[in-house]
Amino acid sequence: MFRAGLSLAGAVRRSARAPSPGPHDLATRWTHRLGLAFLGGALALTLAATWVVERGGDAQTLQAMLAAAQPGDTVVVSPGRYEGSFTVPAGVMLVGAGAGSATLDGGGAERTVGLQRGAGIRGFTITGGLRGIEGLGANQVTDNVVEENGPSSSGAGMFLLGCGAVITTNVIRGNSATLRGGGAYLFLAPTTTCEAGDEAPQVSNNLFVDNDAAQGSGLAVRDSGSPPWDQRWPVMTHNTLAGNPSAPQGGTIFLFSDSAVYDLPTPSGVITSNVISGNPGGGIAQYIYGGMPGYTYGPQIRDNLLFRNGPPVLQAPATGIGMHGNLQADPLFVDEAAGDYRLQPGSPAVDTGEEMPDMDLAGRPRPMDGDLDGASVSDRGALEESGEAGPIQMAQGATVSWPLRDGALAYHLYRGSLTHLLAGGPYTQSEEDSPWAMQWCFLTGSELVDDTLPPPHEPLYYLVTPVTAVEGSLGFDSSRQERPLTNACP
Ligand SMILES: [Ca+2]
Repeated sequence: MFRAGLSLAGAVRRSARAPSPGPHDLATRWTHRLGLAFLGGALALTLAATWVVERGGDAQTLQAMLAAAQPGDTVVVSPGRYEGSFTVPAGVMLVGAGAGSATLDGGGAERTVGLQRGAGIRGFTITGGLRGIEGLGANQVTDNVVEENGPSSSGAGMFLLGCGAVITTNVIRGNSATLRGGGAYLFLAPTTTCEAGDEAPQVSNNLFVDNDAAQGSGLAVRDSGSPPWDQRWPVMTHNTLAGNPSAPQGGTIFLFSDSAVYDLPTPSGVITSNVISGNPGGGIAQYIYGGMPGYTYGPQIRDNLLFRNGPPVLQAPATGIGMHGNLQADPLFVDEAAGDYRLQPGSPAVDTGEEMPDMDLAGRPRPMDGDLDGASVSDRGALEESGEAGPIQMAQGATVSWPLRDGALAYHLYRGSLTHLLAGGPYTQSEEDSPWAMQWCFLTGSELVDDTLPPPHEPLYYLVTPVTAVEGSLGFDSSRQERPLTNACP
């Protein structure tokens, strides 16, 4: 966070530049944190500000805040709809209240959000632009819904200079490009905005759905660079790309190099553990203009699950269906027609991915033991199947029930004292822990009648696990730790 040249005097100047409240119910403020850094034998002051656009603030306020922000600052936006075209200055993070409650609407503008080098955006719905997001390098795009942008020629949802880009846990849907990259377009090229330390772009835990383009309906990546940028194909893991109507036959992931001259045979980048299903324009397609047959270019493509895609299903050098763990099988989405792309138990995507992100699109921890074989392994795709039993319900105060789970031979039901749990007791309590502790082991149905009435101020709780060859998970607590099984059923 150290930046030379900033001083307390600089902070005062910025305070004076902060926009004053307008005629509406505007409330704007900024805070800053100070730290000391030791550099070159002298103590120097570092400063990063948080600008807050509070409830009632409008697009004009947001524009003014962004104009005043400087590298390292964060601009925080309250719930609301902000219409216009916004530019996030270099090194500034724009944070919304969540995609469900903060919207940036381009209103038909050429772009909804522009990110200068090193700028990022998190927690918004971004819509209504001919292009949703335009980025100039080293940009972070996380936890957003990017939808209904376009039409533009390429990169309707987002068009990013790829060096150092991080695109994680976004829902990217309904964006339309006439040529390439309906959902997203990554351009890998040496430009003045790329710096030597920039990492390869990362694209993980995103859902691409219903995006349209002639080539790369979900994502297009163009390598137009000479060294070192030819070395940095993206790391693209654990995304779900479904129902993107690309045509004609350009793939929902489209990778291309302008010339083999740019593309050295050094391995770089990996496309792994993605679920690619129901895309009529194809799965993964890679083209090298001027490339030589049999020559290995571009990222490694491995351990992806492809299903019901039009041709080409997987067209890339040195890989194919059945090679390097790339499978063709039904991912068994919970309810694709209703837009529910979670995996059913028994999906071939469950416990067959690589270990990359430690959380999924929904914020659930990875890996989880979805196939209940005793080993926690990441799933392919953006959403991790839990391996837990379904949610418990209570009816009429006596009947405890839970949904049946595919593959479960039986269920263990545990009852315990909440008071004892909150005092540090175990989840699966013994009679020594509490006279109210109880285990019902190897239940074969999906409900149990428990007539026990606890006394006042002695709340009881129930936990249920599915049993296959081994006992499944008790689920995860609020700190994302798996609940331990201390007094398990025998
Ligand atoms: Ca798993």
